[in-house]
Amino acid sequence: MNVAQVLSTQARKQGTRAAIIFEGQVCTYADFDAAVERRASALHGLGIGRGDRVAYQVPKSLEALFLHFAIQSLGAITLPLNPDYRPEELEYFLRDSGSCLFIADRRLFAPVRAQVLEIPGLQTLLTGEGADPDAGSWAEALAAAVLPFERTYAAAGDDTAMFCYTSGTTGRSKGAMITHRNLLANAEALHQMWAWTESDRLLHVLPLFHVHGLNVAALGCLYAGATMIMHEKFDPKRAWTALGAERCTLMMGVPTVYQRLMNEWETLADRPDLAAMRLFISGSAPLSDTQFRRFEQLTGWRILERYGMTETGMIASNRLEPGGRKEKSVGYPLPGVAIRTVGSDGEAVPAGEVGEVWVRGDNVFSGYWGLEEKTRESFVAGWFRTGDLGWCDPADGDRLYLVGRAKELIISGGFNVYPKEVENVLEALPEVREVAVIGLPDDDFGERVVAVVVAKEGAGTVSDEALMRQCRDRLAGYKCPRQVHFVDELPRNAMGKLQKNLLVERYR
Ligand code: MLC
Ligand code: AMP
Repeated sequence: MNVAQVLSTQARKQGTRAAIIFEGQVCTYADFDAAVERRASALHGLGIGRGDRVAYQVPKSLEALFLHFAIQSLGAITLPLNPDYRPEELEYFLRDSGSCLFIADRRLFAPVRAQVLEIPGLQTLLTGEGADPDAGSWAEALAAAVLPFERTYAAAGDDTAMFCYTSGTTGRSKGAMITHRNLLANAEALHQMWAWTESDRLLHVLPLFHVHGLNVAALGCLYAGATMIMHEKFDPKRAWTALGAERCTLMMGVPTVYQRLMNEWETLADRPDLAAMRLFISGSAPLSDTQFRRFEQLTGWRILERYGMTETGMIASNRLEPGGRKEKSVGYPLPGVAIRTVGSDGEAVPAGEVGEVWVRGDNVFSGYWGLEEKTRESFVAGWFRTGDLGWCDPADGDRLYLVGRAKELIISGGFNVYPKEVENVLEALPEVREVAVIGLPDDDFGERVVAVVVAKEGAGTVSDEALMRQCRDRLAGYKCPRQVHFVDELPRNAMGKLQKNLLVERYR
């Protein structure tokens, strides 16, 4: 089955029930399906078909979801892009993916125009009003749609449905190929685990260009025939109001979202009526035991934590009944997902000991686009190596606890930052000899990005402002260091290996 068939099937069943209420604008299942049909016809008219990569960079909007499902309904591959990407980042994704069509928000396009228009074989269409001498108009393409249009659903099963770029240890992002089977298997597993029904109403405050907001929250909702109350931007005060006033039953967030909700709760004059609420779900980064307990003390609700990854979709979840939700544990493998914890010798560690988490199942992606060797290294006998470290409690049905990461990764507010990518940008400055980028504990973001810099002798002084500017020009905002420390030398062991742990100790 093609994942976009979920929408057409639900449209037949749900008809005029609301699929999405985006900032107060109601989009019924029938409207959603009709919008996707129109876009599918327009894309077909532009020559888009099975296996073509279509990238889009638009703010969080109904259009983002319409495009996503329209692209998939033709058997093409969707590539949603963060509106905050800087020109160099964007150019890399468009070139690496070999995208043939790029649909861009007109306001976001101006700073990336020169780079994008130079990419061979890429057609660019801009949303919104106005004309650009070198890029086409998405509105004009839409006006040329011929309706009714029979969607081909020309890809299914192990065909790639979407690319999701995840950063890599070398600093270059890798395009994870996520298949129709992956998306559908995960939606079904979450449907069972969280007992979704069409009566559910989900408050959606997350970005639509990542697995969490797109595949877990939005697809999960459509799969159940439920309704999304969607905010363009997360604002804790508005979120509490909506949870009560919209009679929401479900909420999904990263720990930073919950941290901000708790801070807001303490200042609220009128507490929302949460009588309809069923589940607060957290993921994408570790929820601390303090956060878990504080949320329950304040609101009476116990957060359900789950664990996932771009390459694998969702892996594990705590249980639905409040007694089955435990702090610091990400729960049990989802239906159809197998987990092993493995030592450095490649053998399963004894139960209760820490090992690397390996995952197998229909949820696991097919590989990294154009990187056969990297893909081979990431799998062992069909098991995907997550790079996360954890242990399973044999006395509690193999409940999984994550304790750290074997991979060098900073998770800031649920966004992944690979230190190497930031180091590469800073080391390109002539005044910089070397840099170590580390993650330090942060009350709001969980971890914050910090750069420790050794300046080059005789190259003049370098200010932290110059370093920050270099980052802001070339990296999305969440990757930019919040602090810079200057040192004479970086700590290394006898083998010359950089000891970032000592830097973390010194600056935490
Ligand atoms: C925004 N900023 C961040 C940041 N988010 N800085 C560090 N870390 C972050 N996560 C910066 C911006 O660049 C900007 O900087 C300033 O903060 C204000 O921007 P904003 O847009 O107003 O941010 P805000 O609304 O405060 O965003 C916070 C947030 C957001 C928590 C709502 O980060 C967010 O939506 N995070 C969720 C990410 C997510 O969905 N991850 C899922 C990945 S999938 P300046 O300098 O310009 O002022 C995955 C798999 C799984 O991990 O298991 O789910
Ligand atoms: P991403 O590549 O953005 O999909 O991020 C995936 C990574 O986020 C995982 O490999 C984990 O390190 C981390 N992660 C996701 N959910 C959790 C969680 N509940 N607790 C701890 N880490 C998590």
